[in-house]
Amino acid sequence: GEKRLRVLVDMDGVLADFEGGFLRKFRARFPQEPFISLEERRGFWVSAQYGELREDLCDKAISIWESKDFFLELEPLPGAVEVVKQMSQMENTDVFICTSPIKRYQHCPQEKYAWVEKHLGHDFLDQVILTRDKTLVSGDILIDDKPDILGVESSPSWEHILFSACHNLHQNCPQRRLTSWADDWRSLLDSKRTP
Ligand code: BVP
Repeated sequence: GEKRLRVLVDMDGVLADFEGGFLRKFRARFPQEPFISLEERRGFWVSAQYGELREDLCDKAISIWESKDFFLELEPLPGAVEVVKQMSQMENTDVFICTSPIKRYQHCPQEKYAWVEKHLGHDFLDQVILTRDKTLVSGDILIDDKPDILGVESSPSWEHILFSACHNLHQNCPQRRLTSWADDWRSLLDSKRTP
């Protein structure tokens, strides 16, 4: 194909282990409180499920990712860094990281840039898109673990590929899936290239 393929890759739950980082820090900060194991996670919003467990746990959960160093210290998911590097070195392929920062902006946006610099290098900062509305970003595919990606644009240009995560495993979603970075992402990209 001669046309370039534009791939948008989500960060939390796709490149960075938000769920694992959250659970580890929640248990360390609130050792006496009940928690939800990753196997028991249901639904995209961690805060909502903790709120259902006990009302006050919603705010306690939120306080974890609003803390300094939460986003910076997230571990990369297995294979994520290697795949993004390989993908961005492919011919006719542009890779962008497309991520929604939380509205409590004291730490999160800065730490997202710092995470990309730390794991992918300074030059990769050119590829970062911070937006609260991914429907406005044009691309051929968006690899994201959130089942419902909505915004002001009702027909986004990208095909949403659902990246499997603990919270969406049991959900029956219409999207094609990438089950992990060990899955065949090359064939997925090739399926979107013009012959
Ligand atoms: O920055 C992350 C964390 C936050 O939403 C953003 C999701 O971004 P994308 O993965 O869609 O790019 N976040 C917030 C809450 C609760 C807020 Br109240 C949550 O439960 N889970 C979560 O990921």
